[in-house]
Amino acid sequence: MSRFVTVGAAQMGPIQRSDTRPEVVERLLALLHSGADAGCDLVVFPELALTTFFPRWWVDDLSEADHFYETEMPGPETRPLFDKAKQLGVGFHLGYAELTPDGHRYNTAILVERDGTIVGRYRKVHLPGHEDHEPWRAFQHLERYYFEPGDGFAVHGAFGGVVGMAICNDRRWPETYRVLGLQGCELALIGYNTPIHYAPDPDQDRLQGFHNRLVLQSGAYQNGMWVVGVAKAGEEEGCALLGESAIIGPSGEVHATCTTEGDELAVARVDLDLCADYKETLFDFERYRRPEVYGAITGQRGPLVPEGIREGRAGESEASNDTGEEYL
Ligand code: ING
Repeated sequence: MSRFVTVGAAQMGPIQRSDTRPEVVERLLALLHSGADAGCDLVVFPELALTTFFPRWWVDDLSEADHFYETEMPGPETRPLFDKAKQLGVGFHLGYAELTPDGHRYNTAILVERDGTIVGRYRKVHLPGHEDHEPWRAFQHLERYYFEPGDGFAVHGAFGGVVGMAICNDRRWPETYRVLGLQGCELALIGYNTPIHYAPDPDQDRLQGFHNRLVLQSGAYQNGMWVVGVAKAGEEEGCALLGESAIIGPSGEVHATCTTEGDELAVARVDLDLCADYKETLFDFERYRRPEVYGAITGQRGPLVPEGIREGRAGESEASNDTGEEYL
């Protein structure tokens, strides 16, 4: 019997700096209700879904940004989300800035089951942008200043399947999906706040939607998993953020997508058993993957450029597999 989970990608429009937590939680509750009305088992909110994307600003002292972080989850202002989830029997995924009691700061996401309990927590591994104030930029991207990296990708038994989480920039790295896929992940939940303008290479601006789809769809297909990408979209404090939230199946096909840049729910009936159509055929890791061939190199941090290759000298390079034999 198929294992179906009805999933709502709960895209949010912009959150302005002046928007209060209660005002934002009201929007989240409205999306949760819409999800319940649409028969959702799970509603997926974006990255940093409680605040504006504050890493766009520099502050001299990190403590000036403390009000953007949650020191408890649920806390008094987020408790209504958990209570409503339990009342409606709808679970949710929520991204937020976490400040731990011992002073560590993470870009965090949680997975909450239909009974309102937290069954998983993830702290963002790939932190993009820069560490120091770079005034030349139209806006900053200081995640490496405001957050510490998390320590890995895990999966959780929830909603009748194997569920994993990642956050925003994580979705651009193939390792994210593969590490989840190797753990049997059937449903990957990925919130994002993606500025359209990418200061280090503005030519990428026009490609933001394409790159978003490219990585979500390839990650889903190459690991036989469902991928739910959910945006905080629209213009936040003058900064345009990509929308295009989508629910992608293990075939790589788009099953649902948002078409606005505001608060919008896109719903798909996720059949978790579709994953087997890929995990047990094309992408049967046990049968076809060959870590013994590439295992030694995948721990490498930077690129390995064999001697002489860049200078155009064929040169003897141990990485070459040129056996010197003539191919007929
Ligand atoms: N945002 C962006 C992302 O990876 C970014 C950073 C923007 C990278 C544009 C490349 C191009 O989608 C976060 N929050 O990671």
